[in-house]
Amino acid sequence: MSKGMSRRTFAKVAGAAAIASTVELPSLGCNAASQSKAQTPANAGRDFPPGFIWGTATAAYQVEGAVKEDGRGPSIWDTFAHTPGKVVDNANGDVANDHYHLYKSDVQLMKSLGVKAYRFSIAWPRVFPNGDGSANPKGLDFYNRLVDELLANGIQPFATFYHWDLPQSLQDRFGGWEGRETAKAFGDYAGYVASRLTDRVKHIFTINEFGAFVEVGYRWGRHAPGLQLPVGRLNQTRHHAVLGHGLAVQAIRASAKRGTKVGLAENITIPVPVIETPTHIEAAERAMREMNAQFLTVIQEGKYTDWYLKSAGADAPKFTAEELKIISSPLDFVGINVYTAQFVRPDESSPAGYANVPRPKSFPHAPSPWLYVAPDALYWGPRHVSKVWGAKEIYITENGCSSSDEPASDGRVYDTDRVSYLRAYLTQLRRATAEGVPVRGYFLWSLMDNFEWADGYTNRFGVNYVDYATQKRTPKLSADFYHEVIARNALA
Ligand code: PNW
Repeated sequence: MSKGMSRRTFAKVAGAAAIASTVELPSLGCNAASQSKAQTPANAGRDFPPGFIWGTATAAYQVEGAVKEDGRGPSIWDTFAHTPGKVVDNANGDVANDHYHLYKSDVQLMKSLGVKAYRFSIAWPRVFPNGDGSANPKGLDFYNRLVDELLANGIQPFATFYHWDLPQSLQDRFGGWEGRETAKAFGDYAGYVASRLTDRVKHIFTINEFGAFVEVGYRWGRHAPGLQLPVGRLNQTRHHAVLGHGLAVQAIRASAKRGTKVGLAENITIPVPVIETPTHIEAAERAMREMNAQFLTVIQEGKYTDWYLKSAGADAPKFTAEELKIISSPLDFVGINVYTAQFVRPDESSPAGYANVPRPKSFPHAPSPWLYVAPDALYWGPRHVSKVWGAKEIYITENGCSSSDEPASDGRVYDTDRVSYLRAYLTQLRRATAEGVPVRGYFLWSLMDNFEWADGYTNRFGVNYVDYATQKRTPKLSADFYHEVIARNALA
């Protein structure tokens, strides 16, 4: 069955109201700027800014496989996943989606989805098998091939330089990010890759989710390297992670071709005001700085908040003024991964001026137990980044959800929960762009189901279903939904 045929079938199942382009929607009449002439009536009040970049994202260890090929060194995720009991079903990324070999057909998958950009990550241990020392040109060649294939198909490459697959050798020699040496090695690796890819790659994210790989890997021990550090050492590890980011920004600026833009991709904790009054909003903005003090706040402001340092006391990280300058090297854009939210309210009795609102047991979440469904996060996240720090260019570097996807008897996956999730979140993102929050693009997590870290292959986030036995990719209903959003540049 051709792709077009299956779309029509889907349109029938999904119901005309959701997909038909002839439906007249009432104009809200409150935003003249959004009522451009080119708009069809169905898009009134539902459109995104012209040139908005619709993309999709993956990460190296989650999709590539080929862990021993072309001189790749081992990463902490190889070690962790091969330690019995660490990953559900003792799964690992040895093969994953075999994207290393199937990248050409995966680029076609992106093309049929209609995305304009692809955010992928570079496996550090492919490029420097030991983390530092001699480079392995064969490892980088894979990314040369991938980038060329993307560009030949009209898809802009956005590269992440660190998505958690730290070379094992750096873990063994320096304790991973606990050692300052790892931050230094990251800067050197970033400069090397930038010098070789930025003739074609114009957008670089240094690090993906400080707030996840440090917290889950070094505090809770549920991700590689599986440590539970005491708080003083944990704070120093956090500091080295942001220092590594700053050193990478400097190295990329020094070696990249002109016109290269640099930023990061952070899963900020997003404080959402319960009620949208000025006092609640101010409390949420204060919370934004404090909740992200160890990562995005110090990167944006060049200092740790007083409240963080005071509450850490003797466990505060050791740092120099020079390091703070490196950490806060100016960025071209801020990328945020948005999945969930933390509701807050004003609280004058607390020194930070806000209080977290406890979450009721009944709060709905995706199969991933941490993924509480809170669409408001996709409005407040970028709005806070713009309002609190004045960011001029923002990307949503990840947004998506897991779902208990199962092929129906016709072989298709009817993930209406994901469609509903995406539409609700995108409605909030549209609210932000309509108000002038400078969000330039959105990357849906994920292009296809993949290795979901400690959940192994049991938790699916893709808009394309992957049969791991055959490596067959099948578009889910959500792929049709996203295709329509991209085609209209509007909610669908
Ligand atoms: C992000 N949490 O991870 C990552 O960037 C992706 O690699 C991952 O597949 C995706 O989101 C979906 O999980 C997170 O526990 C993992 O809060 C865990 C958490 C948040 C983000």
